[in-house]
Amino acid sequence: DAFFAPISDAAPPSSTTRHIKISVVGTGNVGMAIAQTILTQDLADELALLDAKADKLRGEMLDLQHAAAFLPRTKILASTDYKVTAGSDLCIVTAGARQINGESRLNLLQRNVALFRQIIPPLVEHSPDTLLLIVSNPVDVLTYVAWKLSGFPSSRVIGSGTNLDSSRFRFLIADHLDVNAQDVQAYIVGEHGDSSVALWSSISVGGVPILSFLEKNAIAYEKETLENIHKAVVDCAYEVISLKGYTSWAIGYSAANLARSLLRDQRRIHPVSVLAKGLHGIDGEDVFLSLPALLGRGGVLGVTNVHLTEEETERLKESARTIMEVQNQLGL
Ligand code: 6V0
Repeated sequence: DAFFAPISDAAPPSSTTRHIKISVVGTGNVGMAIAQTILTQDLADELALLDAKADKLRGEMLDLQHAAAFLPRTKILASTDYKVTAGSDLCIVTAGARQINGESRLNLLQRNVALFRQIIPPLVEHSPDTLLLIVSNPVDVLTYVAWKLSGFPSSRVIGSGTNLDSSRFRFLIADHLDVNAQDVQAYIVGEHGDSSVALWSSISVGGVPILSFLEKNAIAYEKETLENIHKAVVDCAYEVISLKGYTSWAIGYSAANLARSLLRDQRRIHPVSVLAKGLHGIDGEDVFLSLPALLGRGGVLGVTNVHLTEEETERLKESARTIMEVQNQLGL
């Protein structure tokens, strides 16, 4: 006997039901934090995990599957074979080589580029219409590498970029003012890393622009104080890594936040790594860096024409040069 008695006039499943599939490549600390946030936030109908280490991968899959009774329904698959990713709407790449003691950043990058040559072509082959979200570091250069290797339009290749740095920035400002970080608008742009640029003029809390508020009320603020907040944002990541060995929860939420805007067509503005050539005086070569971008189901729908002061523009260009210098050494 069937477990359920059939209903004679049941309509066939609608072909218009949207089935969302997300693949996560690399199931280390970061990949698993992203996977678990995607599950708890009900962002996908199907979640495919892929890693090179078969046993660890299967263990992670089972561990997540065992939470099924506590989670929204999501089919969880895992394999070392790229077939498991077929038909993805979004592929999130977090695979990365670990820095060996004494290894230069450039050497690490070269090893990661070699990894991307193994990862991006089969991903694209199995999901020709997917969006690509790159998280592996250095994220700006690797987003450029993924764009080159995929042959995709740049609108479908996005780097998680400074979405995380901006959240750290918003947290520090919110903590200082004792308000909710979601009410703090503030952007960090440029490289995800040391040369990132804080857009002071963009900061507003509950719609009140902070810099002009301080000026109007003749509240003295020192450039140094502002620089120190930005420095704290840059140093945060190093601090977490020195304390717990890696960062995971915040990047997990950051990537899931981007996945929601993309797949649910939220048209929200996020600072993410996009092809920035021709914007804000960044000329010359193709370079990916973070700018506030409008995200929806088609990927990057546009880049906000944010006002930058002369100093901010110069710093952004300097950040672009920093990324390009590394990129040029790759010989891609
Ligand atoms: P991890 O815990 O070492 O995980 C990396 C995973 O990649 C491992 O499970 C490996 O087995 C896997 N892997 C290696 N080679 C392959 C391959 N060829 N195919 C499939 N899988 C492979 O590192 P962790 O998860 O801590 O970090 C991953 C990456 O994210 C690193 O490059 C970090 O620097 C980067 N981060 C980026 C952030 C951002 O804001 N963009 C934030 C945090 C970390």
